[in-house]
Amino acid sequence: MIGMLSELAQKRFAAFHSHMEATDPRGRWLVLTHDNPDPDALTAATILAKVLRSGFRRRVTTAYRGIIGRAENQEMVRSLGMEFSQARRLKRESYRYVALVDCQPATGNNPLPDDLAAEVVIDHHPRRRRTLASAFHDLREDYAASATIVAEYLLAAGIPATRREATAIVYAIRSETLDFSRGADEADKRIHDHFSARALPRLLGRIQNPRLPLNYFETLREALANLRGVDTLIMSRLGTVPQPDIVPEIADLLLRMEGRTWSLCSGLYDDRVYCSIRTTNARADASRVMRRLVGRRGRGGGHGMIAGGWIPLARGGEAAVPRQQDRLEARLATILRKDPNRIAPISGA
Ligand SMILES: [Mn+2]
Repeated sequence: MIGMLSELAQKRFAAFHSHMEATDPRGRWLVLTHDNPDPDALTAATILAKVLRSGFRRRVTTAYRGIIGRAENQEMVRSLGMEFSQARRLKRESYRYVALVDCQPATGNNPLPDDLAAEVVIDHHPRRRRTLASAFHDLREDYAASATIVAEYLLAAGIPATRREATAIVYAIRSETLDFSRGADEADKRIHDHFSARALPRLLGRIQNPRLPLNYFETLREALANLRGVDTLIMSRLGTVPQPDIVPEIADLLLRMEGRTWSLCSGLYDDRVYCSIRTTNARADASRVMRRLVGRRGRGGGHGMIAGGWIPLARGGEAAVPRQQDRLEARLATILRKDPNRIAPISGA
C-alpha cells in the first residue's frame, strides 16, 4: 500500500502525523467543508474524520454550511451513510481544533470566521496567503481532488477503507475530473484505480444516475432558452435557482457545445448571484478570471479549468438580477478579449 504513495505523499503524511502528535488528544475536532459541499468536499471530510478517529483516536464532528443541492450529492450522502451536521447548529467553543478540507481560511466560502485560524487545512485550490497562518497545511494544486490527498493519508496510516468509503473516494475523483476528461494528476488516477476494486458498483450507479426533481428540468429549460454567446464563449443565465449547484452543472453542460472553449452560467440564490465558468483550455487560469469577474464586491475561486464565485444581489432585489447578469457577461467577454457588443442570442434554428 505504502508502495503506491509518492515520496511527496509519504513526506506530507509524516508531517501531518507529527503535527497530530503535538495536539492535545482530548481536544475535539471539527472538520469543515466549503459551503454547499460537492462530492470531493464531502468525501475529503469523511475520510479525514476517519483518519483522525481510527489513526489518532480523536473525537470528530463533520459539518458544512449551506445545502447539499445536487440530487447526485444527496444520493451519495444517503446511500453511503455519510454523517454531517449543519455548521450553524454547532457551537464553535465545543471544538478545540478546526480542520478545513477542499477550501481555505478567509475565502468567504466556508463557515470558519475570518479572524480564527484553522489547525489543519487540506486543499487542492491555489494557495491563499492567509492559509500560511494555519498550524498545518497540505496544499496540492496539481491534484484534481482533495479526496485524493486524504485517501493517501488513509493508506499511509494503514487504515483499511470500508466499501462505502472506497465508493465515496472513487465517485469524488470521477465527479471532480468529469470522468478524467479534465486535468487529473497521476496520484488521482492511482488512488481512483486502487479504490475502484473495492467500490460498490450498484451504489455508484445509483449515485451517478439519481432520480431528478421536476424543478431540475424546469431550470434546464430556462438555461437552454437563455443561450447567448460571442466567438468561442457560450453563456446562459437563470433567475432564482432551486439550489446553487445547478449553476456549475449548467456551465459544464454548455462547455460541451461544439466550437466553444469557455462557458459561463449565473443564477440567483439567497441574495447572491452565483456564477461558474469553465474552459477547455488546460493552460488557462479560470480562478484568476473568476476573481477579476466578480471584482472586489464578490468572492470567487477555483482551479485550472473550473471556477465558481458570487456577487451580492444588487439593491432592487430579484428585478435587478438581469442587469447584473448583463454586466457579468459583458465583463467576461472583455476579460477574454472578445467584443461585448457582439454578444448575441444563440439558437439552432
Ligand atoms: Mn475539490
